[in-house]
Amino acid sequence: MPDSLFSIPDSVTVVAEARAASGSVVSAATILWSSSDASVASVSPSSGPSTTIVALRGGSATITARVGTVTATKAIVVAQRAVALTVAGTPGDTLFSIGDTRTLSATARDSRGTAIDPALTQWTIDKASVATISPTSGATTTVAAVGNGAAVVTARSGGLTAASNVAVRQRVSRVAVVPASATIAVGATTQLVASPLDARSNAVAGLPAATYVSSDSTKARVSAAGVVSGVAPGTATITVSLQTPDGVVTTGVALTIGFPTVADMAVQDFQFTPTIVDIAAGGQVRWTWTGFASHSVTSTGSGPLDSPTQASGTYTMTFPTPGRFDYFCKVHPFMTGTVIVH
Ligand SMILES: [Cu+2]
Repeated sequence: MPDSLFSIPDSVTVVAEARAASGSVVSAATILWSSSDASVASVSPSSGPSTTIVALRGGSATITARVGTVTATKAIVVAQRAVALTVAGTPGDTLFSIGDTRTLSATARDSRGTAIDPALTQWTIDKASVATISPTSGATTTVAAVGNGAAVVTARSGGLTAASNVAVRQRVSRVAVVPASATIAVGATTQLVASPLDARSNAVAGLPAATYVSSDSTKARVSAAGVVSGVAPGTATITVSLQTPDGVVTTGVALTIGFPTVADMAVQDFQFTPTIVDIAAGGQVRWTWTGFASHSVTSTGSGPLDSPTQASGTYTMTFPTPGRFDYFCKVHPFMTGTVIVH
């Protein structure tokens, strides 16, 4: 059995006796001492009836006492035992975004206050779904957040363990809205989709639905589900708000509401529906015959509208420049309509 030394610089004094073949002690013999690895355990003095073995670093060494060609050996193991193991970490124990990291460092000391080789520190974590650790041995490890929850990171060194808590709780840093801004026509709709994100742009689940408010509902309205409708030309901002455990997070969506670029008209028996239509300059109007009688779309005066007189089919006209364009039906002059190009 080797002698074990558990702290650095623990020491042990050993005595050698030289005996003759008869068994009697040879007191005059000179005993020489040596260590097979003086960096692990040294001997001092190197000659004499006794010597003191001093532990210098972890490892094993063989101590040899020699008189002439006669030797005796003693095995020594230096294995530090920790009496103190501390773990410190930065930043705090809560990580607010997936991918955030926390660095933990461990310090282990033996009973003489000598630090234990940090390479001997082993790290483990109890919940890989919350965080990962890398590396798993050494003086420090980096904890990286993977999912919301709580986990315990344990350091082991010299027979002791020390734990450090890690909590991952995503904090909403912003609400991303798609589209981030929009141009829509009067009468058109578009769906806003809000996504709460942490500071590293990872989605945050489990929050209540966002709320939507229009800055000017005479220009654009928005439903509780985030559907925007253009009401009148102009601009409006939709404020998207999300209640989070850390407060309300809002995002503004800038809207430009313009006149439509396409309008569909019905040529009925016996009216144009709608009677007045607004479109953007460059826009196109399409009339579709829906009744049984024959009708025409014909400009009043010198305007561009001049459809065939027909009972079915369609007629389209593009209006490149702003203005007011009145028209009527040649068969039924009381049928009138107006296109206003903005
Ligand atoms: Cu008509």
